[in-house]
Amino acid sequence: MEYFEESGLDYDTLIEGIRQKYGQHIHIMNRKKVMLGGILGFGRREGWCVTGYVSDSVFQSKVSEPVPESLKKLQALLEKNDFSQSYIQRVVSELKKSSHEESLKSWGYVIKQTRDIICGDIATYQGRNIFIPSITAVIGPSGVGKTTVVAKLAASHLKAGKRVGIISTDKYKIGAEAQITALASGMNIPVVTVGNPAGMRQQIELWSSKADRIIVDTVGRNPKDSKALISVGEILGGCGREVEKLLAVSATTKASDLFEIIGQFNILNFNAVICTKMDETYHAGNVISALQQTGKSLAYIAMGQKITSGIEGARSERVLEFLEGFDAV
Ligand SMILES: Nc1nc2c(ncn2[C@@H]2O[C@H](COP(=O)(O)OP(=O)(O)OP(=O)(O)O)[C@@H](O)[C@H]2O)c(=O)[nH]1
Ligand SMILES: [Mg+2]
Repeated sequence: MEYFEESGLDYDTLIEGIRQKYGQHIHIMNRKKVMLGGILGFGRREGWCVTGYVSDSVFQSKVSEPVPESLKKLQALLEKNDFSQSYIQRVVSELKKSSHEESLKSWGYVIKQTRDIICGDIATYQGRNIFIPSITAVIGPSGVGKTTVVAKLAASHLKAGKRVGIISTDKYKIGAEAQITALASGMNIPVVTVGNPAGMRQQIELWSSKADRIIVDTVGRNPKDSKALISVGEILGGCGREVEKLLAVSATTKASDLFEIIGQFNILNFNAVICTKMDETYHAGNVISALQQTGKSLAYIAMGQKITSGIEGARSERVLEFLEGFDAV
């Protein structure tokens, strides 16, 4: 079996390059964010490092062998946890290929190996705050919990001793301004609503020496409406400098829809994903499948309607706690 380790700036281009170099029968085992290029530490850029292997003919003949009972049980458990079919097939065939028949008789072994594969699949995102104030915008479909997450993020920065301001760009939804103002009022966080790029620029300039963190709430957009998505990009363009864009998706959305949503919002070149409403799921396989299949990383998980708690920087092991039957053994 041939193993490889390859790196590149863009995940999709990297995978395409690996396919061209090693053929179609590649299996990704792990991927992680790394800093690439530059001279003497300058000009380095964030990219991906991917390790995997190429299946050989022995390997392929093994694939047609009967599936051991433990792997059938695993398949059913992954289905119950809402993993996508392609994700399940990849995990099962990876386990089959990398394990001795004897080992696969132990359920503990199967669970441990699967946990490792899933953990390796969850890429986590570490934000970089190059400018002060840093600007983070929460974008996403309607009703997923963007405004709630904006308030949670603001509260957590405030708790960490930062000066925080919230800018809402939602002039459309009735009650949107009142909602975010009410959420932030208990914490004494200033909230301003802007309706166009010029208004945004003015507000950023006004807060340039008054805030350390600016969190921007955006209008909920139908991912199928690319014009509406572009308008979100336009108003954020008014910031006049780098904006960290985090896509909020709900853990209660099925994998195939998450996949579509992430794909459509890609037009806005977002940095990472926030998964909201984690408290409403027992089976987060949909989220893990969609992230893995789109090569996106996870920035935060959010749970509950309370503003002063329920937001955590993403950790792969923690996400596993939102699965049934995958407790550490
Ligand atoms: N259970 C639960 N409910 C949540 C969570 N986040 C938000 N909600 C609820 O979901 C509903 C929608 O939340 P919002 O924050 O208004 O969602 P939004 O994405 O800003 O919605 P639009 O601005 O209309 O697009 C509200 O009733 C929230 O209280 C969460 O993590 N868990
Ligand atoms: Mg909102």
